[in-house]
Amino acid sequence: MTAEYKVQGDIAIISLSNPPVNGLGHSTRVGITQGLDKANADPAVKAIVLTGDGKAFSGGADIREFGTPKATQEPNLNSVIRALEYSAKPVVAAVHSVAMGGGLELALGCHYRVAAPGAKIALPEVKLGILPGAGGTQRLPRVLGVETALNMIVSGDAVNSEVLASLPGQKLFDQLSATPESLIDEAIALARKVAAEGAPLPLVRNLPCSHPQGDAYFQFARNMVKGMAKNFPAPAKCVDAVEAATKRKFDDGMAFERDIFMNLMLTPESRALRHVFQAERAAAKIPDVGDDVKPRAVNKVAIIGAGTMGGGIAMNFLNAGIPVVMLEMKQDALDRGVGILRKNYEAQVKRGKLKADKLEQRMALLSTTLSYDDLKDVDMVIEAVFEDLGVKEAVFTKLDAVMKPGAVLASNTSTLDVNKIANFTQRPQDVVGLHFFSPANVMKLLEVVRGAKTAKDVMATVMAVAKKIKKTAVVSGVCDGFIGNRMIEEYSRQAGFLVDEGATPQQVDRAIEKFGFAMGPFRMGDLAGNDIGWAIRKRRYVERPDMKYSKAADLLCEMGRYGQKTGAGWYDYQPGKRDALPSPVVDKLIDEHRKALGITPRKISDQEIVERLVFALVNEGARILEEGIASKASDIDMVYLTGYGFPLWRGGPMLYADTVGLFNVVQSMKRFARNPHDDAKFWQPAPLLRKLADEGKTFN
Ligand code: T1G
Repeated sequence: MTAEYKVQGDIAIISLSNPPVNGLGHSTRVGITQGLDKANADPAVKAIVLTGDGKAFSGGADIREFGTPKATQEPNLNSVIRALEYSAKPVVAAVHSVAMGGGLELALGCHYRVAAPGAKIALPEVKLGILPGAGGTQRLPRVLGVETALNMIVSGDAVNSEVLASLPGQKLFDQLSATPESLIDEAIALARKVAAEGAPLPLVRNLPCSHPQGDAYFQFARNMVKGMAKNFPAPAKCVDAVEAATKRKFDDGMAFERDIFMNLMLTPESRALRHVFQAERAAAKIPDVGDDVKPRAVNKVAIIGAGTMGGGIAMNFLNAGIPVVMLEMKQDALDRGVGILRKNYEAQVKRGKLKADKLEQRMALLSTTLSYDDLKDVDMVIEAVFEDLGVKEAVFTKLDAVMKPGAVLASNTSTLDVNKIANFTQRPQDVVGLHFFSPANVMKLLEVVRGAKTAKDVMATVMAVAKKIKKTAVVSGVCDGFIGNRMIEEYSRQAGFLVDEGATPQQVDRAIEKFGFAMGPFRMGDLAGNDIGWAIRKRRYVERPDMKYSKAADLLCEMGRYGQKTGAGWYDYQPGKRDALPSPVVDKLIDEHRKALGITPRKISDQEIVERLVFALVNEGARILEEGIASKASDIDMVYLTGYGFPLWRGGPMLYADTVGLFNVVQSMKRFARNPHDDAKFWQPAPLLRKLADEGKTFN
């Protein structure tokens, strides 16, 4: 049973014990109800205290049970809460650390609640695309008032117990314990007291629930929610459920909440958000690097290169309070780099995102040098110099000579072979790729590129550092483009073919942005610089003459239209403005290009555009999976959600393919393969994709 029962004097104590966060799985729910039965049957027991072992009171329903019969198997959570309410003896919840979702709903079913200070209280279900499904929308407004409760339910954000306990008129907590350590004793004392008083047991469900300007307030709430959650249905439903608490009898409100909950559980958005919750945590786990592999200490970091990337990377460490020494070849490059860094912080202070004193604290952690000798005491170095193997060789040879044994040597390379870089040193086991995405101090994604010889504890070290600097780290094997860029190359190739065949750049961008991408491929090219893709293609034409590309992008670059940085790209730009304006010059270029190819442009549907772009990601992603470059499909989803602007409510390219159905994905690919202007070879489904589709299975 994952709920312990013991009697202390005349008080029974039921402790949830379902690590890691006392998720309310079936066995825990059974344990609670059995404990209640025992306590109510034991004449020596006068009252009951319900609490949680370990790091949480309870993190809510056990999300590992979602989608399985156990999730609703009796006693389901509502039944457990009803058993608490109708216990003949008083039940006091002793809430510490975390009471979230079903965990808070459980406490709301108790007659009294004592909270330790600093406990995180939340109904975060909306972040999983659902809403509280065990009375949270009906009980929380009754103890905190409609507005406070609705804000918590629609945002899903945690509020500290002492903040809630200080709200005037609140009935959530009867008491705040003096310290976390005194919680249980104070809960037992309260239990004894109420048992001795013998007063009727208070039930939250019997409290009134109203709002003085109900209709106006809920209309306001609906307007607010509509603006913030255009792709997610749950927040608006939260408003409906809380409004029902003010308009319906309690049990009718519960039935209304249940109905909405069951419907939201079935939405693709909720499936995506639940997938992302698990995927984010799964990405931090490396199959063959267990918790027994201890990370090395990283208390000081060096960054080689004070350019845009080097400066952005440095900010991550300064923000996390880790001292950085930045090295450049020339003083003016150093001065410029530090200047940009300081300007970035000043801009954050101006926007109110950073306190002025914090700026100085962070800058104080930064030192600079022109000499590699100053790096001999650092624990980790990240090289962020020019993307050229020769330059990397020079840098890593020097690093190998000066860095202390056991230091981690990382390269921020985005295209070069990490194994080659590792072999520039005598310590390839200490070399790893850390591919930050620009702007490095903003983008969450960090591709951790594991070399053939990278040691396990180096992997554990960089994953721990990634967590400390608040990056979503995804492990990639060594291949050209790792995970993200290797897939985006196929996506870009399809974008080029679509333009050859009849779509305009703006139509392609609009279609994929309507699908949910933050930015379409052509706007993205103009932003990042079309010359970057051009350089890769020129390399490809030599290395992979068999690879088919549209030449439109090359023609554009030959005109010097690199994008915003040259004032013109796929789109025209007015000086100082970033609005992408359709370009007659580009229309003419494409028109002539099609004529040269002998292609009569055809009308291409948005659906075809979206399928060819997204399924190109899926097919290449499947190849990356079967080659072991990525260890799980959800890692690929995390790369696209945190590094490439893939829409969160679709859960990532691989989950989206699962949602569409792999059978349908393969069917579409067969059609694309018959298009003479497309790349039939590419559209042969990756063996893994074909196998899963044939077996009616999914990636995730
Ligand atoms: N069930 C099962 N496992 C959970 C869990 C949960 N609710 N929450 C977290 N875990 C696991 C997590 O997967 C990870 O596992 C480990 O705990 C540590 O998590 C009817 C239906 C609680 C604040 O949405 O917000 O109740 O990777 O790395 O930073 O209305 O986890 O170690 O194997 O995040 O200390 C509502 C979600 C559920 C809370 C702890 N509850 N969890 O943060 O650790 S729906 C939530 C969190 C519900 C009812 C409905 C956080 C945390 P592993 P972690 P952390």
